[in-house]
Amino acid sequence: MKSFYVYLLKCADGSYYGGHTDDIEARMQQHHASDVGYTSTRKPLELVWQGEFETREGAIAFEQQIKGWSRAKKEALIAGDWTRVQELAKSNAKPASFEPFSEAQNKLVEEDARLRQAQPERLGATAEADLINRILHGDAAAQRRAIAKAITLLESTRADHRVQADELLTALLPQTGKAFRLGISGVPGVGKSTFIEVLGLYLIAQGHRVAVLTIDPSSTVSGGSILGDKTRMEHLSVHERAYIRPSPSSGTLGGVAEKTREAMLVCEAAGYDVVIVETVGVGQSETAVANMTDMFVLMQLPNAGDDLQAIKKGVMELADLVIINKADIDADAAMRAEAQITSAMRLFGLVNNAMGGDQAANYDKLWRPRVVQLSALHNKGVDVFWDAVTQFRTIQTSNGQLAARRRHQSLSWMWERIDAGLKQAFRRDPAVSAMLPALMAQVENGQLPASTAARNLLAAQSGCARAAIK
Ligand SMILES: Nc1nc2c(ncn2[C@@H]2O[C@H](COP(=O)(O)OP(=O)(O)OP(=O)(O)O)[C@@H](O)[C@H]2O)c(=O)[nH]1
Ligand SMILES: [Mg+2]
Repeated sequence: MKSFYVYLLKCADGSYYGGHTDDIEARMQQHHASDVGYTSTRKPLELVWQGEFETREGAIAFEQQIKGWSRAKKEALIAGDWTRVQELAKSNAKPASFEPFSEAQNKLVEEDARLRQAQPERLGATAEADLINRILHGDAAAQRRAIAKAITLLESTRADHRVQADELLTALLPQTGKAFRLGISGVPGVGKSTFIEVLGLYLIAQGHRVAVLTIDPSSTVSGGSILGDKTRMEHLSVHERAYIRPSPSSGTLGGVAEKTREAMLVCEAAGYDVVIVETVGVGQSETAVANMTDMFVLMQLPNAGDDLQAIKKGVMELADLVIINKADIDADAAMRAEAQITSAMRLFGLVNNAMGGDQAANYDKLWRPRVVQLSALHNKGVDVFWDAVTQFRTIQTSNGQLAARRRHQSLSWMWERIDAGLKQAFRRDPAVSAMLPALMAQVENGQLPASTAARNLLAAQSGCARAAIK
């Protein structure tokens, strides 16, 4: 029997967008692909809730109803808190607007509650095997749809989707790891998209398949860069040997990075052998990208060399290679920038640095960060850049650094997720959430030392009392 869905999407400005459809997957792709019809702040970004109906009429009726709901009520719905939804409906200033749930809606309530229980529903074994098969062996179009479906699953916040996503990743894992993972960062406007377009096409011409993923911590706020990327990568984005996926648009940086890392694994399993992860140089996103890639490239403008203050030392330390882009604008400035950045890296101890012991013995076998000039707009220097990347890969593979980096990344990834999971469990703990508001207020007002509040909360967490009292 056919199903109809009502869904809520979170928009770039934090508001919610409601709709109905009989093909949720296709509709989500339309929302993600479409740059028209929305203002940049109203662009719908993330699927936060969906409910299933047997008839189109039922879906439309429910959609009409939730469109009139308050924000609090929508959020209660998203949280799956139907009791609260009902309460809010009853406490509404205009009692007339409360309509008791219809039979279809009641079914929806039950279904939603069932999905949120400890034993979440899973993709049937056949459907899951089919999805995996299409990711690994599908023809270009089927594969793209399967990748999109898998990534949508990874990005979903629903517990049952997470279970499926974990199964999927575990099944795909043996097919991952063969790609070269390249991180690219730079301030807005430095030319990342322009560069990735020419680099991607250059690599495709050499027989590679290229996936481009983005971590944009600002996309929840602006929603704008997706549009910029599509127009700047117009040839690459439609090429059948390329796959471009914009940043997951909600959640913490850690959460966004997690989704991107997992999306990278899906692309690798599908046979993309160069995965580019792009980020704008704000916040901690560079560290996140450097921590999930084999090589981290920082893009700079020619004038950056004049103002080394502008280059954060921490970011410079992450860079395996620095690109000076837009060298066509002023060749002299680009030369100066190259010299200055090279010498700055030397000052930071990154190039030809003094080393002792094992490091010194391996001196010739180690990669030393490099600076290259480029004009992405005029497609000049891409070959020089890729030569450097190839050298990096050869050197770091033969000295074992590449494998060590990946091992280290996997473990730190595991711990990061454990930290995040523990924190989430902590916040959800009933004892903790009961105490939290009062303790937060006391800490804010200076009535209670932060460390004491933390200890009390940790001690309160069910089953964790002993761990906290040391
Ligand atoms: N002259 C010159 N202009 C360039 C070059 N590379 C990019 N541009 C221009 O710089 C502008 C910004 O380029 P983008 O590729 O959108 O920059 P971006 O880093 O992706 O920017 P965000 O997506 O906003 O972070 C565009 O107008 C490009 O045409 C270059 O090598 N030379
Ligand atoms: Mg861009």
